Amino acid sequence: MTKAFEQSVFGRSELDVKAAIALGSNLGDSNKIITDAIAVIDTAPGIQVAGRSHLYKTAPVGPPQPDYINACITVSTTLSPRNLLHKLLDIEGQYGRVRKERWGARSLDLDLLLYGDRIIELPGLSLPHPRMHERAFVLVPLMDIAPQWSHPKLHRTIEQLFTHLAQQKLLTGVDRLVSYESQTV
Ligand code: PH2
Ligand code: MG
Ligand code: MG
Repeated sequence: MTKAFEQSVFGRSELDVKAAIALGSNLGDSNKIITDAIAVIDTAPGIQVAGRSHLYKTAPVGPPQPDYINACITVSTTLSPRNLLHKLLDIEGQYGRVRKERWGARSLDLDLLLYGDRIIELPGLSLPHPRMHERAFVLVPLMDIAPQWSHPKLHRTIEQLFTHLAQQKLLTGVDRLVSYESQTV
């Protein structure tokens, strides 16, 4: 069933939740991997991409490794947080991600940042993402598409968290790639 057909038959579910996802890559053709991964996420049943940020070239945080390409998307989903996470891990696997060292280089990293206003602490699933508010490579792209989304634990909008990082002079090493337009659909 095509997505358009699915939607024309069933309409938009009342249970749709908005979620935010961070994408990162620093192995292979990262630009293409990120762009393709967004399309793959959009074709997954129960997930529709609602907004996508610009792509950014970012300095690596953690052990020495190549620069990253980072982006963020917002999606509308009927999947539970757990099922959405599993789908994202599945897609990472399709791009040949092999988990070696923590924070090491990777072809595709998909991190679930926010799922509505849910707060979840389970093994392998912490929402909101525990480090999102201190990472320029997350907050800068997220500012493109979700500045007014309120962090359910910190009770600050993405814009406020971004400003806080800017005041601490921690918004460094994140450069927008000009060839790619962000858009909200
Ligand atoms: N992801 C990490 C560790 N370090 N640095 C940048 N610039 N971008 C990332 O996506 C990133 C990172 C762990 O997931
Ligand atoms: Mg990550
Ligand atoms: Mg990850």
